[in-house]
Amino acid sequence: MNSSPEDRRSARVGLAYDERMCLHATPDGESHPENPERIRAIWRKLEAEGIPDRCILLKIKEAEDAIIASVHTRNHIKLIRNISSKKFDSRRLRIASKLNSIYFNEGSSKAAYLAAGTVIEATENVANGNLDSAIAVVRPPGHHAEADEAMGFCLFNNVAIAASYLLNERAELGMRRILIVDWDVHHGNGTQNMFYSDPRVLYFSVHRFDFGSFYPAGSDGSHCMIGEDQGVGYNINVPWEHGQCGDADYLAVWDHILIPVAEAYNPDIILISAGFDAAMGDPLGGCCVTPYGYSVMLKRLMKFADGKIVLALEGGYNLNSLANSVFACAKTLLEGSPIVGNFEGRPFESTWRVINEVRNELKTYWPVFSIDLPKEILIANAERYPIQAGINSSSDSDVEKDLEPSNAINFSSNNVGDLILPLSKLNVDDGDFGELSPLRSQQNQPAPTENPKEVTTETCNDLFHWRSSLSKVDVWYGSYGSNMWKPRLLCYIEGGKVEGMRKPCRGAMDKTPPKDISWKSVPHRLFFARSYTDTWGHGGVAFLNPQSNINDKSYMCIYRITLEQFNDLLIQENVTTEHFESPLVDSRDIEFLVKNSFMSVESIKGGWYSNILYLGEQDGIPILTMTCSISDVEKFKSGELPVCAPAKAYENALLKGLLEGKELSSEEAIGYLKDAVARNL
Ligand code: Q9C
Ligand code: ZN
Repeated sequence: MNSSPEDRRSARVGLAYDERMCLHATPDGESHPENPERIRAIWRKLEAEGIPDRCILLKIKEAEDAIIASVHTRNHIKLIRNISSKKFDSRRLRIASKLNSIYFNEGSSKAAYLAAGTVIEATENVANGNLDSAIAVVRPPGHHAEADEAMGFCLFNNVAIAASYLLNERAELGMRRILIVDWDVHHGNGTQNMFYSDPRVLYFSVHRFDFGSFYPAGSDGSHCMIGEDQGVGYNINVPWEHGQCGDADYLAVWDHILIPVAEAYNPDIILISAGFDAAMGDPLGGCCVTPYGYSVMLKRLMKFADGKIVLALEGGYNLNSLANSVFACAKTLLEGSPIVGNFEGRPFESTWRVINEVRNELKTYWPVFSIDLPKEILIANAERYPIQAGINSSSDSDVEKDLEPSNAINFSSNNVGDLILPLSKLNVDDGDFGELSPLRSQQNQPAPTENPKEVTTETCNDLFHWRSSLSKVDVWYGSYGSNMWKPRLLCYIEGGKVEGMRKPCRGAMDKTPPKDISWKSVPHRLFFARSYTDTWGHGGVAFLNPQSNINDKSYMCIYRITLEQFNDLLIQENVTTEHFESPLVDSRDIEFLVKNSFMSVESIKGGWYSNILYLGEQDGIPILTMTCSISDVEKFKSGELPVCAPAKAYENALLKGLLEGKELSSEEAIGYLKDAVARNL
């Protein structure tokens, strides 16, 4: 039997593109991954394949301020409106330099308003039924843009604006539940924050996280970020532990997280933050999703919301991968089935771990996650490329992209790559590293050579030179907080997390456990302050008053580790994921501390534990701890900063430390902590 004409009718797919979005470009023509050629390449490919003829082309218009204002602040809108005006000619560069990964030129305003307007237009026409689905080929992208700040190549948060428009201005269209699927390789921090307490928007993102070191670094992209208040359960992050993830990994996440949740949520419309920087060959993403992979991911979403789907371009920086992927998506929407293709390989072992963690975290909100994954899945997949999670000091994975999956065991991070360079190639002087030597002067770059390859190698060696020197210097790291519990301290060395911690640590580059452990007491006051940490949630965190007083006594577990490990610990304690090319504390700093007994130095500006305190020595090795600055103590005393009792999980870690160290009886330990909480500073 023949199918009716109605059945064969191809889908009404909207397509939106406007050359004027190419006006946004770097001011002096410097090359940049987020450049006008991206959308030109997409459009050329779609035209070459005859796609525009099969679609409904949308009229492009600029977004109205009133609509943008539902997710952005007046100040931010004003800045983006004015940034391209003559009046700002002299200030544009300076303003951009204060923002995170942003440039502006005379065309930025126009392009930003057009990008937002285009996504609104596409979304409105899908919501009201004029179109079945739509693709908005826009730039600048949007998902990193925060309410009050441009960031990560994003000026206005196009997708968030469109979602908010449907909810707040077009309620009559009945789009009461909006699913945002963010498959850009980066976490969409802006979109997450805008709807964090709003159950009308389910934000789902799968992204590289690399334990918090991948852009936009920090803990926003952690699977622990599940929404708050009314919106709890309606924010779902799937954080990859490393690059190289491909079709098999993404589709496993679709099968075991996204599709079951979409079934339960039953969205009225799906907006896709469709970055294609997880595509194979992308210079920033380091992942390997194929056009076929994108096509299947999209097709699986088309059974929801009556097929109402809008794709809005976010990232994607390899022009060929980008154009081919968008083409695959357009074809899928038009034809209702995936493009021809197949994929090999299985998900990484880490992928199953991540899927399990996400399901666990959310199972109280999504009952379908309470069903355990079949055990066989977990066992059968333990073989594929065993990737070691390593810390990665650079956000963009430009080194990894050259590597084949078969090399995966060696790739895990730029840093590890540097570590396995033969020592003889490292620029290390052969001095006695036990001696305190002035290391800062060694940061000078060597003269570049003619051979570009060699320049890179030299630069790498130089960047990490301090590590090889400081790995030969031992210090005692003195801990008085949760690190007194050895398994928790080991998280900072080996990576991972222990009971009570909300997110894993990256670990140090050198994962050798402490060479020795001992206890001592010090004449400094222990107190608890600061109301929230990513690791422990709400509740105080321990500090030692850097000023000593013989009437004070605090217990301290000291670990003998290398100065390199101490630096890696310090950076983790301060939740800084900055590029970290030189040590925060080197032998010269210690020399200074030793000379001025009981003095402290501030190693990083702004960190809570930025203050390094020298507490004498043991076995000829200096004892160092980290705490807040003296000026912070003053603020705690005056009440300008709140003191606050420790969170239960955090207090438990401290207790376990004190008990396992056999320093105090259980009653004594409880009394000791109680006293630290209760006494005035
Ligand atoms: N080391 C989008 O894909 N990278 N934005 C900064 C600093 C910024 C990506 C690297 C990447 C932004 C929309
Ligand atoms: Zn991206």
